[in-house]
Amino acid sequence: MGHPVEREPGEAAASELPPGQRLQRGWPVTHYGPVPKFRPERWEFRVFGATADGDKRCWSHEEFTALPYTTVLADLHCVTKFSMLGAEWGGIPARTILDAVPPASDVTHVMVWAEYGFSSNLRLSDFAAEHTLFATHKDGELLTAEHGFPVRLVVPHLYAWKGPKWVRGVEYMTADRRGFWEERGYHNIGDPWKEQRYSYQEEPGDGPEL
Ligand SMILES: Nc1nc2c(c(=O)[nH]1)N[C@H]1C(S)=C(S)[C@@H](COP(=O)(O)O)O[C@H]1N2
Ligand SMILES: [Mo]
Repeated sequence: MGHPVEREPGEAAASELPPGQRLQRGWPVTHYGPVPKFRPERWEFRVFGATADGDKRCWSHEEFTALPYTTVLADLHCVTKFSMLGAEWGGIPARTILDAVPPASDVTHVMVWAEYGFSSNLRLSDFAAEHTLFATHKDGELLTAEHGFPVRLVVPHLYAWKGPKWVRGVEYMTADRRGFWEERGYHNIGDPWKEQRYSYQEEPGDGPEL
């Protein structure tokens, strides 16, 4: 690391900092609320909402972690202005979930749901992006509880609040709706390269009325 490289559009790890960000050494823990306790017998990963066939789909922890595993090199940009560069995330691509449970043709957005009702909304295109990953590992090691075990979403091209830790499901939506932080003053899209930090910066079309 340390060699600034040209960033290709949509590239996961840029090895350079988006505007207004500073490099963080180590890996701090940042979230709202308590760290949930993982209970494997009660855990399920649920896809619901506007599915193509109208059915829900659930995976047990054993089933979910048996899905094909891949790795993605990606940076983490917290809207509070620190960035962690070049993590290797391992897990299940969001695309795999979309292929397993096709959305209805009029789905435009998803809500990713986590423990305690935390949520974040994404455009379907951001969710379907090649590097968007349901991560179970970082740098070859299982995630720790405070970093999102058993599953967190990683959306490399957006601010990190768009990647819930302790994910439990995905809701397919036919219209946009704000998630937890998006309702509380943060930008509906959250592209760090455009410094889309706060909802007051939104332009018409960026998100639902506040
Ligand atoms: N469930 C949940 N996920 C969350 C958050 C949260 O408050 N709750 N905070 C987000 C924010 S703002 C950041 S910066 C990253 C931090 O991840 P880390 O604690 O592993 O560094 O988690 C994101 N995922
Ligand atoms: Mo953050």
